[in-house]
Amino acid sequence: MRDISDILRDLRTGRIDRPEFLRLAAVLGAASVVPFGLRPTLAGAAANPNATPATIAKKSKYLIGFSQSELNNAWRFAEQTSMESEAKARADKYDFKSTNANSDTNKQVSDVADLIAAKCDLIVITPREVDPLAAATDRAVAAGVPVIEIDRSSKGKAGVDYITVIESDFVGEGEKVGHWMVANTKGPINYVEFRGSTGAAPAIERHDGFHNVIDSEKRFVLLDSQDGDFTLAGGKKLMTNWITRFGPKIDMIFAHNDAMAEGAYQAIKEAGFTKKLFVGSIDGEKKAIEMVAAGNFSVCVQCDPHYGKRTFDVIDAYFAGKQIEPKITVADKTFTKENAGQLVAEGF
Ligand code: GYE
Repeated sequence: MRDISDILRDLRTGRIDRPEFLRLAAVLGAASVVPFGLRPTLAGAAANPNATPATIAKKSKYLIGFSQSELNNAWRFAEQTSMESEAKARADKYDFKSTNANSDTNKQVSDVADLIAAKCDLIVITPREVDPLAAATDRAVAAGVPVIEIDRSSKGKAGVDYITVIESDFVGEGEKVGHWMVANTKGPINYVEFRGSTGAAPAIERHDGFHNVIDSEKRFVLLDSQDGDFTLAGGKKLMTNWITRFGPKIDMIFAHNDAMAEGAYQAIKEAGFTKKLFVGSIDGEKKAIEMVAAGNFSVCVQCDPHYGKRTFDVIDAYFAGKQIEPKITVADKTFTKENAGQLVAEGF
């Protein structure tokens, strides 16, 4: 395998040019050992591919890379379908190449390196975890490839480390569930928290939002909080254990997404557990909205997975050289018994 000294020699002997050298260095994961004088200057709009207005060369067709973190629940399938169908609708202007990291953070970092090596003109990432994926965006910058983060964010500064991040207000989502529980329950409430994947922005921020509201209300007591990885199977497993451990002591469930709440509900049914619980979750799956309408779930806060149009609109703007906001927030609704019946069609 070639290493940094080989490609440095190729650059010095004129066998490859500077952009190709930077691309190869990024693929090798060697961006940090690139001699300083050869790195793109992050401060200069001309050199940093994430700075807008874009200085990128105009092409009749651009190759867009999409690094998906995993396809393990209905939300992520809805997002993937939305991206693929929008790419198809704009096929006159864009080719689309997508990877799936299968819930493996290290694989996602190397998937991004593969997309750089495939000479993508721009890469869209759904960073599985906040910290480790920062290395992937760094590699893309070093190779001169602009990045848009969608649905979740990695550590870094928008406009420098990536063009922009398009995501929901996760703190606000957690707060909305918390406010509903404070307003609609009485007396002591013991609850369990199904957390999303450890290290993921929505898991960190939904937790923070919910606890911002609930922790000052002393009548709420947390029995346990564990990682259910945003999956139905994860939620089911946790609830099965908690029914054994706590039984009817549990009054309320807070799940960071619908899939885990659905898994918890299956566990409740299978265990023959008949106590009625308060259930709050986030995403807005059709199934979850129906559960709210039927009175089985109490509140569901929407987190819209339809990223296709909004992402490709930003990509269009970027290649047109327009200034792009460093953070684009998706607006979401709240489904409760009062409106869920009429809003089932808003689910996915
Ligand atoms: O809530 C969940 C998915 O990152 C906003 O991740 C997304 C979350 C979404 O797996 O269902």
